[in-house]
Amino acid sequence: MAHHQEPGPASSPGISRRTFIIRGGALLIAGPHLLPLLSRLAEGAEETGLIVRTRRPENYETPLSALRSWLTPNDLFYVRSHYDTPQIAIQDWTLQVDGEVDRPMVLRMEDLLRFEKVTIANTLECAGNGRAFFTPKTSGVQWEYGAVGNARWGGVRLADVLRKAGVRASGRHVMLDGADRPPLPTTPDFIRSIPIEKALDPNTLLAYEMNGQPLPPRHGFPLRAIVPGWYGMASCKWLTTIRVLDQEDDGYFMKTAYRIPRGDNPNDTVGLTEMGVKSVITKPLDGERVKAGTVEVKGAAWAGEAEIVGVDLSTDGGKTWRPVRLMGPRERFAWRIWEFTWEVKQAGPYTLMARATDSRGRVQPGSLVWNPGGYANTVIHAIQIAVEEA
Ligand SMILES: Nc1nc2c(c(=O)[nH]1)N[C@H]1C(S)=C(S)[C@@H](COP(=O)(O)O)O[C@H]1N2
Ligand SMILES: [Mo]
Repeated sequence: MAHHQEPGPASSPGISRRTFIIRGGALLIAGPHLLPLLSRLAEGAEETGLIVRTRRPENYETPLSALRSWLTPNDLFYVRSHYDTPQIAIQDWTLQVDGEVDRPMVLRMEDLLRFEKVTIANTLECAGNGRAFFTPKTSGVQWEYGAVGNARWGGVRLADVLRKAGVRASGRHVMLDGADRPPLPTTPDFIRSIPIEKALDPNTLLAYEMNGQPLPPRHGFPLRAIVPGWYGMASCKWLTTIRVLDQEDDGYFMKTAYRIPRGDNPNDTVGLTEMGVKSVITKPLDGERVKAGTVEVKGAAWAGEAEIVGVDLSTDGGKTWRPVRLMGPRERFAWRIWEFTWEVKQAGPYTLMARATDSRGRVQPGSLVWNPGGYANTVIHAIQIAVEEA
């Protein structure tokens, strides 16, 4: 049903235009002599415990030990950026809404804050998470396990903004473009589009908050898309333009990147959308030594738009499996944290494996199917640990 309500007064106690100026824009208002400060801030990644994959652009991975809590703290949340983080001063920022709409608009943050505020917990995973485990190696950031995290995102419904602009019947896809720019004129701009159905889904957000804070610059300040249940590349950061199209965007990041072969023909590819079913063991860690007796095993499991219905754990390298306890909050697009109390008497080496199943009957595969982009690795996570005499 159409949402005809006019935007009311700002309904976001946690955030105001002033907050934006102070937290986000102050550096740039002060001018270019603060650039050394900015680059020092950008170097803070390892101090918070992130694993630096590349520094320019900023590609930082979350260590598995930081994925034990249901919400991933902002400063430990993985960062995946194709180009340098744009430094945006909120007073200069605008969001253009145009294309196949009756009323093209240019919105400022104060205009956006007048739409109804909604929050949604959503697990974001990079489509390249787990790329490091493909043989032969594929090009791209060599992520291991931690290009994933779960946050509570606050913002407005993309649908509400699109309805205000009035989507025409010809509008079939929605292009999202951010302020980041490629370093060379020959390098493609990062632009993605999503189908109109997903754009009008009330869960798809234009988010200005991450875990109750203004979006950090690396995560898309001042505004990003959150396309729940889909791989991270759909959730465009630093949004400046939303354009309704009559067809899918035909740029490099839609037509070449983020695609996997449908079958045996490498040229017949399908674009990646929803995340697969997946789980990781976050405790103990690979290579860890633990004492015989009671060992707490922990992990996280997610399944895109579907629900995790169970995770099974093997402590004998995949011969036998036992169900774990699914814990904590249960929200549609957020991962589940899980625990297993393992009683182990015998010292020695052990292989632990976790295998998630979702509400559609999808189960994690036991072996990795290679694809040229190194995408969508959902293979069962296995770790080796040593149990020592108590
Ligand atoms: N404008 C823009 N948006 C972007 C990207 C980008 O490079 N530019 N990277 C995408 C990819 S590939 C992922 S996985 C997510 C990562 O979001 P995060 O850095 O907040 O974790 O942002 C997406 N949005
Ligand atoms: Mo990604």
